[in-house]
Amino acid sequence: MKKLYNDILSARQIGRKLLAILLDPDKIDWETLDILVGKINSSGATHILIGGSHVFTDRMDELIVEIKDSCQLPVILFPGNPSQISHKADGILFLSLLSGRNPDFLIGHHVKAASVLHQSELEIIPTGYILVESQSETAVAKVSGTKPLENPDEIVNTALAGQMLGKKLIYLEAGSGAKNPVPLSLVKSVSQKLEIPLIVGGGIRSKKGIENAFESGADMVVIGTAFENDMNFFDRG
Ligand code: 1GP
Repeated sequence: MKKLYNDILSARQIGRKLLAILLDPDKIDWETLDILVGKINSSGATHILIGGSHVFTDRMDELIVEIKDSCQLPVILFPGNPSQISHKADGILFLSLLSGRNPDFLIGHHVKAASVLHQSELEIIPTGYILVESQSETAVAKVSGTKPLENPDEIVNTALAGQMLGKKLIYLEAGSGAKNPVPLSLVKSVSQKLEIPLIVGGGIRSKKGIENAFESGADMVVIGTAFENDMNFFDRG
């Protein structure tokens, strides 16, 4: 029942790095979805995340079914709020925005989603979500009304507190399309302290950026905007 998480944990234990492509359902071009899925299949990605701070489409189920028709990768929801739950996915990052002090994003949305999730077959992965300063106005900061964290000690301690609270993953987030990714020194200091897997995303625009995050201790790197802007992103050497 915990296959998704166990696979992520095993990958960490053997040093196998994971790459997730984040798809924003509102930005899908349905005409070229088959090409997009082909690009995902040849990208080296290990996971697909679906969601975002705002999602307006009511075609989430359809999108996931279409993707799964021609792609074997696990599909994990990355929801900004409970309206983004789709039972067609394999799992959900049950995100708690630990960097902020907005009760809705710490526990409120979770209470609203609990009954639906309890009856679903989605694998629920409790995830401590930490928004890090990136010199950008990010959707997550705006929607949650919270400020990103800047102080490295506070960020490390927030990740540690998340682990102590029982989160299974920590996600260090610079924000989608961020000007600057999460600083590598921070990835390093957080990963060194954690016993659980670390996801890093936001503002990573090159293969070198992905490599750097892995080398600094990220277990999974998330790429959204770079692939959204250029379907051939992963084809480049
Ligand atoms: C956003 O971390 C993800 O939540 C991915 O960010 O869109 O900047 O790749 P980008």
